[in-house]
This record gives sequence, C-alpha cells and structure tokens, in this order.
Amino acid sequence: MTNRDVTHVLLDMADLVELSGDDPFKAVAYRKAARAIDQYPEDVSLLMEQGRLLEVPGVGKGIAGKVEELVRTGTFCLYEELKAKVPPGLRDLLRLPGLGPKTAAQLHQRLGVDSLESLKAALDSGAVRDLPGFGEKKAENLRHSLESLQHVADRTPLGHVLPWALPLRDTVAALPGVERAELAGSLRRRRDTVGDVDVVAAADDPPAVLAAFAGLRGVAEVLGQGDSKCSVVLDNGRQVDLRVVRPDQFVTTLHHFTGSKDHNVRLRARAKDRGLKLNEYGLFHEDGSPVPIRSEEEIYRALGLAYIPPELREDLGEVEAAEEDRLPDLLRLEDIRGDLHVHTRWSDGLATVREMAHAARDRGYEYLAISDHSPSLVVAGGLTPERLRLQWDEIRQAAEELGFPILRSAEVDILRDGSLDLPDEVLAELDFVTASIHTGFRQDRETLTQRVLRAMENPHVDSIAHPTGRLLARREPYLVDMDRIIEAAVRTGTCLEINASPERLDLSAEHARQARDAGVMIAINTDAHQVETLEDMWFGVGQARRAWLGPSQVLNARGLPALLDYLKIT
Ligand code: DGT
Ligand code: CA
Ligand code: CA
Ligand code: ZN
Repeated sequence: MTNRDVTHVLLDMADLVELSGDDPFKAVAYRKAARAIDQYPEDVSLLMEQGRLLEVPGVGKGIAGKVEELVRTGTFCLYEELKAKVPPGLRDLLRLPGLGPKTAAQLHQRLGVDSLESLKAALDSGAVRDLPGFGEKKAENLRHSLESLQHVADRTPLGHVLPWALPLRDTVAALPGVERAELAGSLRRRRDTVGDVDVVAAADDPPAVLAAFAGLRGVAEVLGQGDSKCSVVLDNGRQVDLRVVRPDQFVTTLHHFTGSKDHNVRLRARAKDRGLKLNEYGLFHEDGSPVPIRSEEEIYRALGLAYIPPELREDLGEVEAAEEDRLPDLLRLEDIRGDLHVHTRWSDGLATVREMAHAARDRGYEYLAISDHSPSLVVAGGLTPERLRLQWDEIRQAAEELGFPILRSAEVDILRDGSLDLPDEVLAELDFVTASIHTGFRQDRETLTQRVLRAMENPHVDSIAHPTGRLLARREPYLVDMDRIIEAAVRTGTCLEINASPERLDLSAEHARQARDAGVMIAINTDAHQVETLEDMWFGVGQARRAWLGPSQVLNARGLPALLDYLKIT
C-alpha cells in the first residue's frame, strides 16, 4: 500500500464519518492525517516497520492504529462498519461540486435523500428550497451541479481506469483456455475519459471463459451473459463488457469493439461498396465465404486503406486521409526528448532539482526544464526573484554533477489583469517561460481571454500551460475563447501545452488538433510534482496522437540543439 492509497482511504473515511452524522471533529482529524501522509517523504509501511508512524504530523495514536490495520489487512474495522451503514447512493452526492458531507448528511436526515435521484426529486418538489438554511439560491446551485454532474458522471478519466483495467486484462488472459485478451473500446483509442471498459478475448470454448469471468472475485453483479458476451459491474462500481470469440475471429472482434461506432459505420459502408461485408465476426465476400484476416492492417488493406491507428478512429477525416495515404506520422513516446514543465521542493513539488533531473535522465531524456511557481501562488510556495536566483545555483550544480542539461524555467502566474507575476528582467534570464492561470476562473469570457492574450504578447513568454484549466470529471474548462488564443499563438510564436497529467489532459484533443492545423507549436509536459508522475508523459502522447500530432509539431520532441535554436538560446 502506498501513501497515496492510505490517503484515499482516510479521506473516504472522513466523508463517511460526516455522512453518518458522527462527530465532525473526527472527520477533520482523518483529513489532516490523510494530507500529512500524502505529503510525507517516507513510505508508511517503512514507518510502521520502524515504529515511527507517530512522527507524521497529524497522526495520533487512534489514527496510527487504524493505518496499521489498513496497511496490514487492506482495510480497517471502523471503515467497513461505516461503509455498511452509510447508503451507497448518499456517497454519490459528494460528487456534486459544492456539496460537502455535512450538507449531504442534513439532506439525508431531514428529507431522507439517499441518492442523486432522490435529491433530484427533493429539488423538484421544493423540499430542498424550503429547508431551513437552504433557500432558492442554494437549491438552484444544487440543481446546476446535478445537471453538470449528469453530463460527466458516467465518464471516468483514463488515468483512473487503467490502473485496474490493465490487471483485469491480465487476469482474463490468464483464465484457463484463453489465448489472448486485449482492452478495446474508448480505452484502446486512448480517449481522455472512458465510459465502460471493453475487453476482447480469444478461446476455443467461449462460454467456459465467460462463466469463469462472471465468477471472478471483484465482480459485484452480472448484468447479462450470453454465448459470447458478458457484462458485469465490479466492486468499484464500473461496468466491464467482455467478449470471448474463437481465435480466428479475434482480430475482427477486437477491431469492431475498438470502434468508434462512427468509424465502424464508415468502414462497413466502404466494405459494402466493394462487395464485402464487415462485422465483428469477420470480413466476408458476397457469397458468405470469409476473407482471411490475421491482423487489423489486413482489414484496412482489404478496404483499400492505409492502416489507421486506434487513436484516430473517430470518423474525423481519418478514412479519407487513409484512402489518399496522407495519414500523419504520429508522435510516439520514444520521440519525446524532455519535459518542459515540472515542479520541485522549491515550490510545491516533493522532489529536489537533482532527483527530478536524475529521473529525467533515467527516462532517456536529453533535458529537463524546472518550472516552479511564481510568488503570488503562496499556497504553492511560489518563488520570489531572490529565491529563484538561489534555485539557479542549485540547477547549475545539479546539471554539472549529473552532466545533464537543466533549463531554468518558471510557471508564471497570469494575474487577474493579465500581467505576469515576475518582472521582465527576471523572465529575460529564464530559458523557458510558461505562463498559466490559477486564480479568477469565474471571470467572464472576454476578461479571461484577454488575460491569456496579454500574457502571450509578452515576448518572454514561451508557452501557455494547461490553457483551459479543466479538471477531468471535476471542473469544467474556464471560458477562454480558444479560437482567439490559437490565432494569437500563431502570431506571437507562443507554444500551447498539452498538460499530460491524466487529471487534466489540457488542451483537449479537439483543441490540440485545431492548434496543430493552425500551425501552433505544442509542448507536451507532465507538470510532475514528484518523480513518479514524469511517467504521465504517456497520457500526453496519447492525447497528442488523438490530435494528429507528429514529432515535428511538438517542441519537446526536438533534441537539445534544435530546442535551444527554437528558443533562440545560444
Ligand atoms: P465509452 O465506453 O462511452 O467510453 O465509448 P466506447 O467507444 O468504448 O463505446 P462502447 O463501450 O459503447 O462500445 C465499444 C465499441 O463497440 C464502440 O466503440 C464501437 C462498438 N459498438 C458498440 N455499439 C455499436 C453499434 O451500435 N454499432 C457499431 N457499429 N458499433 C458499435
Ligand atoms: Ca467502452
Ligand atoms: Ca461497452
Ligand atoms: Zn505546474
């Protein structure tokens, strides 16, 4: 169990305490301990072994006991008790932006609300509005949150799904009689969020495999089961569709369930035009005899098309491009030569400059830019010009010691009036300047857009980080006018970032493709706050591929000399 896992359970516990109407101070204590453990530089399990758990600030005897039980057994008694006691639907209320456990508990106790549906009913009947302490405005806000949640609720960030979907695929692949198993659907197309998870497997006896699958530990409910298909809900609440077919049908089934639906529709029509029939079971001549298919490449070839990688299968022009053999040469993870946006302990990161640079070098990168926050972000320990200069000493030393190029950078806050949070003289001394918005998200569209435009007009600014501020399934993008930002990026030669954090993936694939088409240079950066999240680059590359980006359009796919040349650093 990692510190992050423990943190998640403790935060969940805090919610449950409040939802159950127990002493709110207990919830505060769990949250405090959770954050402290998350930030703590050492492993909880190690601390436990050495009997040093109480050294973590905010962890007292009571919570330490529960953490020990948790790390040893995967859960703790009181947590299980509360989970059994609090209606599961009540916990769903917490997904509403602006609704905390205290309010949820109130709604539960006074109105019997125990699910999103019953909340909607209580809003419709006026019961929420009439509740003391609520009123028209609060009820209206709740209704808004409920609507926007229903919009995103059924989709989960790819980064939250992969950690259990990959092992699930391996579990299926290891079931008796299974020849191979692959993830399909939106997950294989690397969409930023996914609905359900689709798995396709090959076996000689599909019903036996489906039965074994339905009986796996972790399967909470079987929604439906046939000869080749089984849909289940897992303990984590997510739906999985498994298809099992004979090995000779595997490729076309995998292709069919990779989708997208729109892409499939196009291919089927194209097959028909050529006197063929394409479906999940195979590709067939008019007389019903099969066209032998051993790979997805062969499906496309049979239809007179160049191979279309899963990320492009959305019917957004890829079929036409494949027909004319002008599909882009898509970016690959190996093309990435460095990361231009990471944080260290100098602001809110967890690792030192040296540790980050070392990890970047281990990944095979040629350079790394250290971009800590600027002073107005007090919560993130933003750097004043004085501290920035001290950081430069450390950067120089680390670069020398490791023999690895480290660029001086900063993530400069774009203030509410569009001015930047560090003076031009300081920006001029940086190798790479990233600007971004962290405050005032609720300003109107014009003001927000002007802020970004003004930052881009500053000749020192090289890149705009996470340009729309969205947090997947949690926060809508702020209302910037992307058409104008892209136009200004072209005019000023400013890069736009694909923030590779799976919580953000911002720019979206749509905006990134629009920027690419306009000729904007894209930087793909992890915004890593610790060594481990340098790995998030994989998500950013997926997003870039969905945006049809190739290495020549990505700044950090350049080697160091070409990068410095682009940045006019000699
Ligand atoms: P999701 O789950 O909402 O993130 O998106 P997908 O693309 O994974 O969609 P899903 O799970 O409903 O179906 C998986 C694939 O199966 C889909 O991409 C294409 C194929 N498929 C599903 N339903 C249909 C259909 O009615 N017609 C066609 N042609 N293909 C379908
Ligand atoms: Ca799916
Ligand atoms: Ca599905
Ligand atoms: Zn950042």
